[in-house]
Amino acid sequence: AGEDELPLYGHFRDDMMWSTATASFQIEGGWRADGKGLSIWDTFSHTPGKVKNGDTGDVACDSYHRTDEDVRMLQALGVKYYRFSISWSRVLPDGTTAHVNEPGLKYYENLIDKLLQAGIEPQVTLYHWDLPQGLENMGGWQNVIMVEYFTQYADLMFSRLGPKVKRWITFNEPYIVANLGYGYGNFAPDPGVIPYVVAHHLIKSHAEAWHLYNDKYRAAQGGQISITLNADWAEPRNPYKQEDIDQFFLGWFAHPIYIGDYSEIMKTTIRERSLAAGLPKSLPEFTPEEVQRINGTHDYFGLNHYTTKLIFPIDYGLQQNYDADGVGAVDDWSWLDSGSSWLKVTPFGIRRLLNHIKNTYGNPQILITENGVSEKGPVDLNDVVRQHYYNSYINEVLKGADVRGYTAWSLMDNFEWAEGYSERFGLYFVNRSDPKLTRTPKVSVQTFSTIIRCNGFVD
Ligand code: GBH
Repeated sequence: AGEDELPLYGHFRDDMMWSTATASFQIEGGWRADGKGLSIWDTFSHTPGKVKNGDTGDVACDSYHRTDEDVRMLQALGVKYYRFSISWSRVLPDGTTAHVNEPGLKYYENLIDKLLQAGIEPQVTLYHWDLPQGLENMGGWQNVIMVEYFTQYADLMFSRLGPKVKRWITFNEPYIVANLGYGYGNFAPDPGVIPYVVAHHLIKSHAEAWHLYNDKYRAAQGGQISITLNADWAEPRNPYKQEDIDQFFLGWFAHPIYIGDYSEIMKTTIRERSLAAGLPKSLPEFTPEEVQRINGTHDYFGLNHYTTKLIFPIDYGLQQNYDADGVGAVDDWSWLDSGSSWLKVTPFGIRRLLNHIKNTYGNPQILITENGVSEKGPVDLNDVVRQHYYNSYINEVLKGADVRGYTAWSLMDNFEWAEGYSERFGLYFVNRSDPKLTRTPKVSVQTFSTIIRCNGFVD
C-alpha cells in the first residue's frame, strides 16, 4: 500500500498483529521436569549472589503446568498472536540432537494446539538466552561450532513444530547475549574481543537458520522468519549535533543482515583503536561469501524497544573494549521513572527510532516484538504508569514507519533476569505468595485490550 492508503489518524492497518510476549526461562519453571536439561540460567540463578534476593527460575510462573490458564489470559486480552520462546534444553537436554526429549516437545505441541484452538497464532523465538549448559561447557557462543548446533536445533523445531508455526524468530536481542552474557572483562588478556566474537557467531547462526528455513521448509510451511534486535532511541545530548548514533548498537547486527557486512564506521573505529592500543584487531571479518550469505536473511524487522538515552562522544583513550568503542549515554532528569533503573518513559523515542529504521534499513516491515514497562514495590493493580506507557507509546507507533505488529512485554509478571521477581513487567499480576501463583489482571489489561479492540484509539 502506498503512503496515501495508510490510515490517517488513530487507527492501524486492518491486519495489525496485536500480540504479547513471554520467554521460556522467565515463565515456565519445571526446571528439571520430565527430562529437561539445565541451561546457563539454571546455573546462573543457582549461583549465590548472581540474582537479586536469590530468586531462581525453578518455578517461575509455573507455566509448564498452566497452559490452560495462560491461554485464557491471552483470550481475555484479545490478542491474535502470542510470542513465546522454546527452552532449548527442555527439548534437547544437552543441546545436541543426540537425544530428543519428547515430553519437552510435547509441552510446546500442546501449547501450540491450545493457542490455535483459541484463535491465537504462535510466534516462536528459538533462543531467548537460556543456552543448554552442555553447550556452554564447550565455550558457548564463543565457539564457532555453535553455528552447527543451533542450526540442528532449528531444523528439529521447524520439522516438528513448523507445520503449525508460521512465525519464527531466531534470536532475541543478540546484542544482550554478546554484551551482558560475555562482555565486561572476565576474560584476560583482551576483554574487548569476546563480545565481538560472540556477536559474529550469533549473526552466522541466525543466517544459517534463515537459509535452512528458506531452502527446506518455506515452500511447504509458508511461514516467516527473522531476528529480533533491541534498541534504545539514542537522542544526541547536544541538540545541535547529530552524533553517530546507531553503528555500535542496532547497527552492529542490523548492518550485516539488512545492508551487508559491518558498517565502515564500525570496522574503521575498532581497527584504529585496536592498533593504537597495540592489540590485535578485535572485530572479526566476514569473507565476501559470508557477507553475501548473511545479507538479506530477514522477512521483517523484529524490534524490541523500551526507552531512550541521551548520547554523547566520549574518549576512553587506549582502553579497547565494546564500551570504550561506542558512545556515552545518560538519562534526562525530567523523564518519568519506572520500576527499572534503565527504563524511563519516553514515548517520543519509539517514533524517532521507527523512522530511523525506516530510513536506514530500506523501509522494512517492522514487527515490534517487545515494548513495555515495569513497576516494583507494593502491588497496585491500578498500574497508572503502564496504562500511560501503552497509550502513549502505541499512539506514537501510529506516526510513520511500516509497522505490522505490536507486542506488549509482558503477558504476566515473571523472572526479570538478574532482578529476579522484584521488577514486574506484566499485564497480569502473579501472586507469588499464593502456591497457585494466581494471575490477576492489572488495569492496563483494559487499556491494551481496548486499543486492540479499536485497532487503535477511539475517535
Ligand atoms: C528485554 O530486554 C528482554 O528481551 C526481556 O526478556 C526482558 O524481560 C525485558 O527486556 C525487560 O527487561 O540493568 O543497566 O544492566 C530489553 C533489554 C537488556 C534492557 C538488559 C536492560 C539491563 C540494563 N534489556 N538491560 S542494566
